[in-house]
Amino acid sequence: MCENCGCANSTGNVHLHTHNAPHLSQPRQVEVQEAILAKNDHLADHLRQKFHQQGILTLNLLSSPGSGKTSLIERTLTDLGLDFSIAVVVGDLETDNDAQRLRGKGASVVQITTGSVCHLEANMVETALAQMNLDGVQLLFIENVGNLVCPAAYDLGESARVVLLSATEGEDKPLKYPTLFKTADVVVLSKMDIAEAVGFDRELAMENVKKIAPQAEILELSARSNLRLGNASIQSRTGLESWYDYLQQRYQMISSKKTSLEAIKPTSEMIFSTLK
Ligand SMILES: Nc1nc2c(ncn2[C@@H]2O[C@H](COP(=O)(O)OP(=O)(O)OP(=O)(O)O)[C@@H](O)[C@H]2O)c(=O)[nH]1
Ligand SMILES: [Zn+2]
Ligand SMILES: [Zn+2]
Ligand SMILES: [Zn+2]
Repeated sequence: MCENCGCANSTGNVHLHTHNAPHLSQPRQVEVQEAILAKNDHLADHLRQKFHQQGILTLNLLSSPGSGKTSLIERTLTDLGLDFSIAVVVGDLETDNDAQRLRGKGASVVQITTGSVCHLEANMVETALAQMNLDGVQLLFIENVGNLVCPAAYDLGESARVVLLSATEGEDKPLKYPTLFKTADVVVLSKMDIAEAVGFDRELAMENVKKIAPQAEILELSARSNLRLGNASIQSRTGLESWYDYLQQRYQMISSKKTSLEAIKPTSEMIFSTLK
């Protein structure tokens, strides 16, 4: 039982934190957690191989609750739905509201309701995919449960991790939740249409992202408008177009049979391999 985050069965997150379980000694608990993560990583590798063979670009979207994951996927379905065959797996603790929002936009959508588990695990994704026909699918979005802690530890077989930081959350989130940001391939600064109104300091946010996640590409956008921000710095790309360009470039890499599985492994995979 994860006391901090309330995930009932998951004793994972050894990379992030260890909790005192009353019935297990600390070393024993770490052992159990490591075994769970190793099992997860093994399955995730199989999923990544399968996605690679089928030429599917799989993105794991992570953020706090309400940062705009579903909205960004919705907007992407509207704008790219005719160019790409897209599927979505969406995770939430309760309700299938997100799946309902995404249905009817031409994508196959499967909702995972985790109950009390505050992150997705590879086996949940595998189960969800069994309900979906992946033939011809080019882009697969996995919307993780809104949480900046636990989901970081679980590889879902993605080829890239996209971490959203919305203008309403404050610029210091990368400093407070470094583990998740360290595993990001892309950091999306979202809800930039209201950045000024809420006093969000773009420059400071970018500085904090760069400090914690120098490997990540930074995109600034709004799911509500096509705004492009005057580039005060050359650290980021802005607007929905930059997101679509990223998806297109990355998809081309994946679908080109010349790209090896090694070459498309996400940052998180490399970080975790160094911890093993
Ligand atoms: N102004 C503005 N609001 C946005 C934007 N994107 C999302 N929102 C709003 O923010 C709220 C939360 O957005 P969601 O897309 O549901 O966020 P989420 O990350 O999927 O939330 P969870 O699934 O609960 O973690 C909704 O009211 C959206 O309309 C944006 O770009 N600009
Ligand atoms: Zn926890
Ligand atoms: Zn959502
Ligand atoms: Zn958890």
